[in-house]
Amino acid sequence: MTEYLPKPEHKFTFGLWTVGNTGRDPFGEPTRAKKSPVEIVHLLAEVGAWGVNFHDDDLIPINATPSERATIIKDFKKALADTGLVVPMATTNLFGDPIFKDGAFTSNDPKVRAYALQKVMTNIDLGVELGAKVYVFWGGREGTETDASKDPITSTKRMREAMNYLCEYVKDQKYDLKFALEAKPNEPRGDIYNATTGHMLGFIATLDHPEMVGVNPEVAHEHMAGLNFTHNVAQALDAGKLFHIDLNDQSFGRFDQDYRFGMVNQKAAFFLVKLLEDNKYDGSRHFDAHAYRTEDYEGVKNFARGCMRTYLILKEKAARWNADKEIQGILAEVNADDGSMNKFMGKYSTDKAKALKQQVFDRPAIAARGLDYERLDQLTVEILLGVR
Ligand code: GCO
Ligand code: MN
Ligand code: MN
Repeated sequence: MTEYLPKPEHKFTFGLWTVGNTGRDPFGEPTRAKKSPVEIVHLLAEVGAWGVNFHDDDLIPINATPSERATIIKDFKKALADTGLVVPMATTNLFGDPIFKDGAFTSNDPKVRAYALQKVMTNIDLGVELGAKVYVFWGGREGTETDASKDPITSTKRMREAMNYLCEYVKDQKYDLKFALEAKPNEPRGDIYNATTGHMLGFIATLDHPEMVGVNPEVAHEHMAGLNFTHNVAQALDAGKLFHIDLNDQSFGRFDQDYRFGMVNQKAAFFLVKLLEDNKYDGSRHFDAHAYRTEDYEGVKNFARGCMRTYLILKEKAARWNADKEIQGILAEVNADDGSMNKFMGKYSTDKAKALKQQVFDRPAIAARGLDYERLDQLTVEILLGVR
């Protein structure tokens, strides 16, 4: 039995804002003292993470002077060198400062839209300098409380204009950087544009350089919308667009909980891990979550270790599921194909269509066959419960 220890090849990452979360919520003050980025890097190294991701403002306070900025970057680089942690992804805080109260790229105010572009370009430069290959866009304020305020089609056009501008910037600078768009249905806005990963995939196809832009789906965000996360990630994988992933957990129908990965719904987490591993997803496994407000920093470490450990346990369960003869037997049976339909299907031809229209199907006989999914699911549950 393996010890489920994180290794660099697992590509486990955390954001500065995740283990650095101080427990503040809309109803209460922080319950943990704030840690510096350098301290957070050391904490992540201690628990065995591979990488650390950051928003500009997590690392450099928005009001920092140029010399303060230079010192912070120097200290951060030293912490990375001392620990061996890498920075695979960077992102911009386009939601915290009051200037973004009505959005960034979709604000009605051109000064806000221009400032947002400036803020992103500045941090793209830093992200690339620190080694990031993926740049995430989460438009937490890109939405409305009332649709009297912003025209949704204008907002989409503004979002497109911003993404096109920033893609050109990356090309102009000759950076090796891809963008990953992260959807969320609501919170902090009443409603956020491009509410799900599927919406983002549709939007990306309308950009000038769609090949540079993929998605960063998050478990909690799709569960908030009541959706099947695994299906949405599968669609992104199929489209070659899974550039990054935010792992956490969330009860359906609740506020944004950002729980430890696999904490709420182990079965959904299992099928997600299985999907990623079966399809050899090779990007970061980023945990965008935080410890309960009840915890001190020992609890934060337990939270971070728990995210990675659960992932590795589920990865082992997925291998066990794939190797299970009874499970594979059911799958082989339900997928059996004697080739008799090949003359009608596959690539279209006029003759095939003509023949298919003549074919008589014995519907009751076909429908009468039991598919054995009860047994299949029970076997899955037994693997997850550790008795198989
Ligand atoms: C949230 C989001 C953020 C983003 C982050 C990266 O619900 O607050 O998930 O944590 O992932 O801003 O861009
Ligand atoms: Mn989130
Ligand atoms: Mn996220």
